[in-house]
Formats: sequence, C-alpha cells, structure tokens
Amino acid sequence: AETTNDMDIAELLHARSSGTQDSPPILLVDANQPSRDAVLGMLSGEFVVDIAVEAQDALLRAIEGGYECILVATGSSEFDPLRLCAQLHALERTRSIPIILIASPGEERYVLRGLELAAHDYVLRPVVQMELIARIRTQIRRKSYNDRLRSSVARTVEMAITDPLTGVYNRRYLDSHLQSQFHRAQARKRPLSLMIIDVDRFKWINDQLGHAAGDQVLQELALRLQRNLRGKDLICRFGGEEFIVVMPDTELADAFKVGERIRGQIADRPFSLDGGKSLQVTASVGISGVKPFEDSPEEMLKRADVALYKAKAQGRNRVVA
Ligand code: GH3
Ligand code: MG
Ligand code: MG
Ligand code: MG
Repeated sequence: AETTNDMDIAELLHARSSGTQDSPPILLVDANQPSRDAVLGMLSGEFVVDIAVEAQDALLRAIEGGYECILVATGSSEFDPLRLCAQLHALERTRSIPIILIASPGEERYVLRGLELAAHDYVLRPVVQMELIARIRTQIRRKSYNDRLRSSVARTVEMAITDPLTGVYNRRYLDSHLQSQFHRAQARKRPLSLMIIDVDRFKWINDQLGHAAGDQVLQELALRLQRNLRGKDLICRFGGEEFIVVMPDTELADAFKVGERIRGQIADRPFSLDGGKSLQVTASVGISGVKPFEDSPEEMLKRADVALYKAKAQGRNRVVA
C-alpha cells in the first residue's frame, strides 16, 4: 500500500509540471453577440469552445459537457452571472469546474462577490488575448491537479477501510462506525443491532480443500451478505472467517429474522469453488441489541460473541440472540 501511495504522489507531481490535453473543451456563457464573437476569436485554435447564451442552457451543458473551464461574461440582461456561478457551485457535477468571470471596468465590487461565491478568477474588458489564455490554462492545470489529488485521496481512504479479499469494510472501519452508530442510537433512543456470522468448521474447509478454496468461500459469503442486507446495514470482515453486520434502527427481534434469513441463504445453496466443484457451507450467527443507558459498543460485541458461542455449542448452523 505504501508503494502505491508513493507512486500516486509522483504521478501528481508530474501532472503538475507537464501539460494536459491539447485542446481542452471549455464553455463560454455570454448573451451578447459582439462580445461573444470577440472572445471566441481569441480562443479558437487554443481551446474547443462551446457556447451558451442563457443560464439554463449553460447549466445543462456544464453538467454534461465535461468542461475544463467555464467563462461567464457579465453585462447582459438575459441572466444573472453571479446566480449562475452559485448554481454551478451548488451542483455536485459542476462544482469542480473552474469559473472565470469576464467583466467590465466599474464592476469590481460585483466581481469580488463572484469570487466569494464561486468564481476562481476574472479578466476585465477590453480582454487581452494572451492574458485570457494564460488564466484559462492556469485554471485547467489547477483543476487537473485537484482532480488527481481527490481521486488519489479517495483511493487511499478506500484502501484503508476495506478488506482486500472480500471488498467489505475492515475491522478498523467497523470500530469507528460502531462507535458513531452506538452514540446515535442512544441519543435518539433508536434501536441498534449487531450480528456476528462465523463459518462453521472453516478450519476443515481450509485443511481439506486448501486455503484458496477457503478464500473463495469467504468471497462468496460476502456477496451473499451484500445481496441480503439493506444499504444502511454495514458489513465488515472482523477476522478470519467472521463477519459483523451493524444494523441501525433494528430491534433485536427483527435482527433475529434477518439472521435467520442469512443463515438460510448460506446453508440452502452450495458455494461454488474453482474447477466446477461446489461445497455445502453453514454458518452460525450471534446477535445482540443496544441496551439503553448502561451499554457500550464493546459490551454489544461481547454479547453477540457469547450468543455466537451458544449457537456453536447447540450444534452450529443456527441463530442465537
Ligand atoms: P467453528 O465451527 O467452531 O467456527 O470452527 P472453525 O474451524 O470455523 O473455527 P476456527 O476459529 O478454529 O478456525 C478458523 C480458521 O480460519 C483458522 C484459519 O486457518 C482460517 N482463516 C483465517 N483467516 C483466513 C483467510 O483469510 N483465508 C482462509 N482461507 N482461511 C483463514
Ligand atoms: Mg472459531
Ligand atoms: Mg468458524
Ligand atoms: Mg471464528
């Protein structure tokens, strides 16, 4: 993981010093034809320029156009440039596109408000070709750097909280998630349940069929869990062949039903292994619910573990709450 990170950073630094695409697409929003044609003439050959003459069209194009930069010209009665800037900033899809205002002398206060709202830079009329091109290029470079930084950070965070074998969350993430769900449940007096799922005789699977077969069982199990739980339930691989599911807004009795359904989803259909082989797998499930006022995430985990131990002692392939 360390090396991947280092490579990402090297890549970032490289992206910063070298250029990006040859003619990046940009959007020019200007309701005034002479002013529009003048700017268009300055930029042709440098950039691929699309045009919008009013705000609604500009928004639609900005959402779909994949633009590297948007130029918004003031001085039309057709639309309010600052309102457009605010809208572009409010939309997830367009937020990261840099905006450059094209304004007239005397509009400095207006431009300042635009910079506070969402615009990244501005030029004053009469527009100087070299300056406008340089400012656009600077914004495009900055955007490319930010985009790469953001996706690199997202990848790093994802790696830190994901179990590489199964793709579900890892124990580190469970700890922080369970803490916050626990406090949320207590503060709002909402139920919260926790389920531990442990594969029965997993050591036998590993010893008899090999570690790779064991890994396939874990992957398939993670898939079956993902398919049979709600989006707000959090699935995590807690250790070897143990999975934990955190179920917000779920009473113990309902969690028990979920546990039964999952136990069935595992036991009722054989797991497929490499080479067309298949394997009957069962799991035991231990469940606990939050106890208001006198409880902690650690206590919840402990109670679920005790329940799991009972399920094993009673013969496995069962749910105990
Ligand atoms: P029980 O029914 O009591 O749960 O029996 P069990 O064999 O499942 O329990 P035990 O805890 O004794 O064995 C778990 C085994 O899981 C031990 C270890 O070899 C194996 N294991 C742990 N992590 C992994 C992994 O990432 N991949 C594979 N294939 N096996 C693992
Ligand atoms: Mg065990
Ligand atoms: Mg086991
Ligand atoms: Mg175990």
